[in-house]
Amino acid sequence: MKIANYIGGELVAPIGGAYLDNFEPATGKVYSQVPDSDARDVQMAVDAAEKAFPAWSRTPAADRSRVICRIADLIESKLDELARAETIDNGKPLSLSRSLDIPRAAANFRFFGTAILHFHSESYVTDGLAMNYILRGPRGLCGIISPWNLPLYVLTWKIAPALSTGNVVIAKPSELTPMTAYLLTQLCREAGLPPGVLNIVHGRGATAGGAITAHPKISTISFTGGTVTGGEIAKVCAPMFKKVALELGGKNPTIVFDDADLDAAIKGSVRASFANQGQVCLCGSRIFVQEKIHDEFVRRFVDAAKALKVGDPLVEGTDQGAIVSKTQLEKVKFYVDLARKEGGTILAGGGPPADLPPRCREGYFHQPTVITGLDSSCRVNQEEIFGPVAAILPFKDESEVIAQANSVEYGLASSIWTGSVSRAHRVAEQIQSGTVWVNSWMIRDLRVPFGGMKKSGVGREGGLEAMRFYTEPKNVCIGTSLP
Ligand code: TXE
Repeated sequence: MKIANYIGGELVAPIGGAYLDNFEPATGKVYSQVPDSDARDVQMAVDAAEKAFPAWSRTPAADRSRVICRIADLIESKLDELARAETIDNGKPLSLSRSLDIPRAAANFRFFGTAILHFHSESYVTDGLAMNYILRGPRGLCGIISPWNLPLYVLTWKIAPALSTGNVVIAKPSELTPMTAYLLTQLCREAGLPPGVLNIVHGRGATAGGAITAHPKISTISFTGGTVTGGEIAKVCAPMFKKVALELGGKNPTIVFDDADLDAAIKGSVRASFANQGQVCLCGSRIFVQEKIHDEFVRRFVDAAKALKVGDPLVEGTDQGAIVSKTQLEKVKFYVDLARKEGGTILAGGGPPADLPPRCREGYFHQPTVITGLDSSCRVNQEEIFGPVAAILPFKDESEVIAQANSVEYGLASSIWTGSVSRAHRVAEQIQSGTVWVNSWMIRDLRVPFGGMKKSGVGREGGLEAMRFYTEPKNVCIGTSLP
């Protein structure tokens, strides 16, 4: 099966005629072809977007809203088909695609499709001299580059606010997981999205992605992906003064105090470590447990990790599917070996599962892996692994654990498990991360600002932050002192 680019409302082949193999991670086999687009395809998308911009940006908000909400309805009506496609493409359990990825894609369109109806701007009176009001118009052509871990989820999280605020989009999904973006194009047509408003160009990062970030007419770039790639994109965009949002990696701490509800903390931290095979930028991969409960926590956490069923992601009851690619699997294995070399003890997992069904024997699987005996400063506890690997570390008191939690280059998310409200507030205030969950993990209200500190990125999206990111504020100042 050949995937096509979506440009000017049409499904088109890449101009150069080149394709990349698309692998099913659960089998390790090629099952489709992805356009290996280049700067010519991006130029074609830019031309289509430019043509579409004047009419779309002037379309009344209520009409834009109607089309965008229709896309949400259509995604919901195709839940099973899209969930299956996401699972085949990415390797995640079907239950997760069905309960999280696809419903969230619909929610993204509905949330931002209705947000535009309520979006308003400020006005200020200047001491009898003037009256100011702020216009917020669309910025024009937006480039959106998204990753493979939550393919349709993250892509639509960016596309929906961009379109609802009147922008036109040139998007590039990850070349590892292009399928649901491709299926989305059919729904956009059915919903009546005018040609050229959304364009999807598939291909590799350096070529198709690079052509988007470097294109002088694309003034806004929203990117989610690795920190190194984010740095490369920032370098290209900075001298062109593009507006950029970068949501990058994480090395997130989970902190369990001895006054926590242990059942809830174990359940929550197992989910935080291994959901989506640990391939969520918000996953908690460093688990700090207070001394008094450390041994019991480790024992129960290890039992819970061992009980997770690793297997065919298409089969009901599978908790852990495949890692997205061979390269990513190699990265996970590298860090597990490194943990051994650094003196860590592997208490669960540590390699591929033994009992995979025949269909999955060549797939990219790794057991949920639990490591102890490593301190906070070693590479395994400093660098992003992005796989089903969690390290557990003991701590004595609040100040020690805050210092350790903050001792990494990243600052995306954290979770604190405690029975004390005042401790929760105190620690949350001192943790360096864009999101702090207390007695919870990955509750994602679409209204809250989302993004990271330090090497986890620049800027915030979500709710009003996204509406503001995709618009340009203009101050209109009217003198009122003339007679
Ligand atoms: O991501 P890339 P990769 C982390 C995770 C992972 C590592 C590498 O640690 O192991 O990054 O993964 C496009 N110009 N995260 O290499 O390269 C690319 O085509 C423009 C965290 O797969 O960042 C894809 O669409 N675009 C993360 C997207 O960037 C470029 C999610 C992400 O790919 C480009 C994924 C370039 N020069 C990985 N190079 C998170 N924050 O959730 C690549 N791309």
